[in-house]
Amino acid sequence: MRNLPRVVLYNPRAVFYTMPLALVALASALDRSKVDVIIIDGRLEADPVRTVAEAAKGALCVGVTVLTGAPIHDALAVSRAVKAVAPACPVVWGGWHPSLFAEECLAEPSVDIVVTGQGEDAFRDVIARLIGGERVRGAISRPMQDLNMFPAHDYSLIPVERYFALKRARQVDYISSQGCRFRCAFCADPAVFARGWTGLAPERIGEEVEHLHRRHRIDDLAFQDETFFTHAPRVDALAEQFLRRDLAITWTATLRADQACRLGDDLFAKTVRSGLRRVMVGVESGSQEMLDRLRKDMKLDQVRQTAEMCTRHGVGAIFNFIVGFPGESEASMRATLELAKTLRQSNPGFETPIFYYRPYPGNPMAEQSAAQGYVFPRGLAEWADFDYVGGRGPWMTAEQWRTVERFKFYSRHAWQPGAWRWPLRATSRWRCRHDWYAMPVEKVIVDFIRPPQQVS
Ligand code: B12
Ligand code: SF4
Repeated sequence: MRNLPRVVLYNPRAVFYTMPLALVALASALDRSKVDVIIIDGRLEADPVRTVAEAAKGALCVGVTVLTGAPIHDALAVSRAVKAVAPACPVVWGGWHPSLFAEECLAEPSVDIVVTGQGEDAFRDVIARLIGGERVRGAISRPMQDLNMFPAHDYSLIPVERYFALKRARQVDYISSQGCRFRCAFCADPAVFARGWTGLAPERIGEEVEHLHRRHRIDDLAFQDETFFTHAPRVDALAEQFLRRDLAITWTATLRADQACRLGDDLFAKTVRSGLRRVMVGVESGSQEMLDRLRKDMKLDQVRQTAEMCTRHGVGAIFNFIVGFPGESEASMRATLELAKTLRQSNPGFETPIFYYRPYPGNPMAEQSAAQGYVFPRGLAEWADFDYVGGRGPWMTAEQWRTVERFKFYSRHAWQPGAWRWPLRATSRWRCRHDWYAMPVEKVIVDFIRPPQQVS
């Protein structure tokens, strides 16, 4: 029996069942002839705090991945419980929130070490120093390394079948690149990865995916990359890999509209032959002026061309929108609703979710908002309560918010298939066509029968 130092890694609870790729990446990069690693996912545990506290007894350290918002509640509860049962066990936080607020996280007595940015190298270093008996404290950061330098992600570290059951699909989440070269004014990526980008070689992805396919009988792959289609030749080689290996899988990925246009029809067709079934496109706004303000570096015409390309090749798409930016005009919001409607009705395979802008930290737009008087949460407890679902920022009136909520309801139902839905579909279509959302009787009834989901 092995009696190796134990490293415990924790993924806080969240709303979806995306696999805890950050923890799989960290654990896979450790030398497991020297340490045992346990990954605990709050979404799979009845009492995660207790499970982690138990596992922490006698452990070398506990690592927690932390996103801004509700996951901080969970991360704090777990870290404090660890300190209560094992005061000498170092607690390491990493991920997006600690990368943006290292000092604030270190001010929390239950957090000893914070890793910012890419984690593999830095965490390896922390573990080596802890094994060596060193007392490690403070913020640690390492330059971004080429992902090809790290070993393959070892999915046997997580109960893959349980995720399949919860997702109701034999779908594996996979990350093939890290970082992003773009500069959108509302996004944290440019701050966390300094506009760096690193991606796995296509042959390696092909090999790993074939292995996952054989071992776990997967039929779908969800690329969780920020910008999957960054380099056309890489996309081409990857599609080639999937085709050559004759993998019977479909896949999904993020796609910027400008990249879709640069990719061109032939290469897009090849990705479809290799299994591409759906893309997620961050459109953000239906107003070119707003897109320019957001530094999206994308034209509305490219969005239209992307939609046409998807339709031509039978690829589904989720076009994401955001409304309620600081200083956004009524006309800009209307343009967004209009574009969402146009896309939604052009293809039953298109979805057009609309989110409300919340100033997620670490970018020029959030800084501008602060300079103009927006009061950001202070300290971890307040960031934990930072609500991202449904809540609107102070830049929208209650009336605008009501209109958008109604629009979201009617545009969703207007083009939703299902025979029994036809009366709701018919009235919803009529409303969308006439832009008439007053007296939303249907919405009141549906919300009463099936209250909108609240996320804790
Ligand atoms: C999957 C995902 C989710 C999942 C979470 C799944 C989970 N594990 O619990 C779900 C769908 C729930 C989700 C929700 C949201 N997400 Co999200 N999500 C992602 C996504 C697409 C992939 C994450 C991932 O697995 N990456 C792969 C791993 C390998 O990379 P990584 O997480 O960065 O980890 C590396 C380092 O950060 C570091 N590290 C990470 N954790 C740790 C821990 C330790 C101990 C150490 C040492 C190092 C370390 O090392 C890792 C390896 O290098 C990212 C974008 C991206 N590509 O990263 C956005 C992203 C993390 N999400 C983001 C946002 C904005 C959201 C939402 C607000 C979206 C929305 N509008 O609804 C919500 C709210 C989150 C919340 N408050 O609950 C932002 C970050 C915001 C922030 N400041 O936290 C990102 C970056 C997207 C973006 N560019 O805006 N998300
Ligand atoms: S929104 Fe997407 S494209 Fe823009 S900087 Fe962030 S990750 Fe990159």
